[in-house]
Amino acid sequence: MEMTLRWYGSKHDSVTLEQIRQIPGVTGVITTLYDSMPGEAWSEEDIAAMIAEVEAAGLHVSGIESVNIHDAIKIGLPERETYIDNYITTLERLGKAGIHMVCYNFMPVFDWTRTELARRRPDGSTVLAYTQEAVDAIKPEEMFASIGKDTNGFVMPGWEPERMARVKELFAMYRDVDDEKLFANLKYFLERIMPVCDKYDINMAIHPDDPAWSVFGLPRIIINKKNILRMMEMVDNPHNGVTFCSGSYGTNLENDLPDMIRSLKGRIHFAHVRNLKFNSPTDFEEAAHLSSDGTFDMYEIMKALYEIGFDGPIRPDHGRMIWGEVAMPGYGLYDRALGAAYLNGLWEAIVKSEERK
Ligand SMILES: [Mn+2]
Repeated sequence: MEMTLRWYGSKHDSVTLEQIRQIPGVTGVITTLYDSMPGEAWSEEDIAAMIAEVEAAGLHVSGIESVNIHDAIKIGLPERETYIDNYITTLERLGKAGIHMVCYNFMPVFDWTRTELARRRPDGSTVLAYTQEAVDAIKPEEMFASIGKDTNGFVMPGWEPERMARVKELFAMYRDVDDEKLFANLKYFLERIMPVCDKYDINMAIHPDDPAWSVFGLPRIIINKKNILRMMEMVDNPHNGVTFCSGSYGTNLENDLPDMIRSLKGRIHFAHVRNLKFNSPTDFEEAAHLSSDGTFDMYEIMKALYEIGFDGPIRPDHGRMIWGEVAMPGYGLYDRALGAAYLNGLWEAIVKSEERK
């Protein structure tokens, strides 16, 4: 595996490439063209500039998170053809530029959903948190306003103000899309893009829905082992794979994370590894990465990745806000650096103990 950190580009991120370069064991970044809109074909010049900037800092681009999917593709509108053609052009240009992993998601309307961006934990750190009770008490169009004040001035991916202004309209567009329709639209999209993925060896890595259940009545399909295996089988190509995100699948305590990892051997192309602390099955907060700070056994998660021969990029995920840092919630430097060091430590111990058996 290769340890990486997500980076939003010098225009948007409070964390610099120079800082990332100094985290022990981090050799790559996961980034995107943050100013691009879903449905656009990325230009060769923009891709080359992104790669050059990262490489000038002594790092490399280990993959893209994300190339976003236009709503017309998820809804299955006739104009999806144009947007899929553009997506294929983007993949082709990424492949030619030497990028072989693309993360994406297939969530309607909202990307990840949290009800608090700065819940205080006993140690004084602040973290992203979720309670079902808070979601049940609010209308979707009020969601952004309720958390928007806690973004520390950063634009949160998936929660862009322009998009949130259209929430009611988006809900209307998805009115006739249920789980089966969403599965069918995902299958159609994947079948169209697999030839270019085969040609340029691009691993597509779908990110799970977060939380891993229906929110505001919207369909959610990438939520559990049964559905993800269905997705692997419906387009049975090794380039059709997943981002294994422990913090997203882990929102549902019925998901056995190490077991899910083992069932996806050969199809996990990217890993997000983080911990959650559950206060009840419907109230959780994003704890430090360390097992003892949360609910998951992080050793077992890393061991399962080792056992299936995982060799893709991995990254720590949302970090706590600590030591007075002001950054995009979940994406500061300090706690993610601690997370990377911890995951690297677990990995080294697993590799050495297995090799010396
Ligand atoms: Mn994730």
